[in-house]
Amino acid sequence: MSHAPTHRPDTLAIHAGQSPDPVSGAVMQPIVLSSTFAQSGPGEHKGWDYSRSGNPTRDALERCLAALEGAAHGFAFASGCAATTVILHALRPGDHVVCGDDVYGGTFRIFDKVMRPLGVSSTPVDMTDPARVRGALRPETKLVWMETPSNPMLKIFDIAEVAAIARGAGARLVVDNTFATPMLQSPLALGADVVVHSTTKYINGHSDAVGGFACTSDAATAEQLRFLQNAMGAVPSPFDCYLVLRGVKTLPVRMRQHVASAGVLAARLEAHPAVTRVLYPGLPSHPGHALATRQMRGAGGMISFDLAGGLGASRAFLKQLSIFACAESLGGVESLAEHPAIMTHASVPAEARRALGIGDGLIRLSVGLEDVEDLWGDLSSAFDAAARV
Ligand code: P1T
Repeated sequence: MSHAPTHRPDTLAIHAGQSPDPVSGAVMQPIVLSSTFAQSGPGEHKGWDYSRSGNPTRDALERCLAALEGAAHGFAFASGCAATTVILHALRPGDHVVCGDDVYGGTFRIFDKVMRPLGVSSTPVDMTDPARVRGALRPETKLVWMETPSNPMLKIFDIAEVAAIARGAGARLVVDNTFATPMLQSPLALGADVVVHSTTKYINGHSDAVGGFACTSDAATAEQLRFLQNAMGAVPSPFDCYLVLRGVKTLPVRMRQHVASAGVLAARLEAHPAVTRVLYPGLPSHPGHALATRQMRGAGGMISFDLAGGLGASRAFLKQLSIFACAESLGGVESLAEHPAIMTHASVPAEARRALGIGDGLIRLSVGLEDVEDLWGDLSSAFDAAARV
């Protein structure tokens, strides 16, 4: 059971990488907190010697998430940003990355403020036209990096086409699959080399742990990641691994409801007079709708929209919400709303934000699992408050 990749996602989410504890019969994965493991002689051990290098609870999480992504090798990290930083540290000074133009602000900051000073440059590209990726490639391009759907503009990029372009240039494609989750999108099957996640979001799903994950089926890439995971040391605690392992068991069920509720709210937002634009890949009006329909198994639980009335209206809207919390992050059972320009994407320069359309009226929703009519009632009262500004 524990390693059966032929099982379907709902089964894998609950069982992959885990089997009853041989000592006690415990059905749920024990939390092994020990930092070190006794060796019967120098170098003679049961597979674990030190918990930074490997830990039984973390191993179970890594196997489970790798199975969901259809990957041969998985690596858990202390945060999504830690996973990103470690992947990028496989690069060397002089190397170049072609990066999606719309990524999480913290990811942009790693490219701009951590990797660039180390001599790794990157070019942001709107990959909605894959030809732009080809145009940005240089002989020293080693990596292509994309989020799809992107954060926060929910752009959809063609994974298979960009993977083919990257491969043709000898570069690897990394896809941040945080917004879609393995339930809705399988980047490795579409040709990506590495998938990265902030498990803080949908995978854990309960907003009570920060974590990251990277996986690949390429043995050489896996060896590099294994080395860097241990050498750089940005690993999650066994307790956090347990929380994520527990959370991911309901990922398939949660995603079905996130998609259903977001679809209802997106359609109503589009019909609301105070909304000038709705960005949701499930709407036929979304420029990436056809591609999302082909590439994804559901449009996800994230919606961004433009509210008329500028910053004052946006502030009033976000202050009025009572079920949606005004908070960064996403993907939990609870609904969240945020203002990307002030909150999650403040580290993206103002000019770049403007070019992307991240303006004062842009609001991003993470649609949770509460009753959808209650959620619409909450949004409706916030629209009323915004209209009074
Ligand atoms: O927060 P952390 O676990 O380090 O993950 C970073 C990260 C990576 N990739 C994507 C697509 C993300 O959305 C994030 C984190 N994003 C938020 C906190 C946010 O509110 O958008």
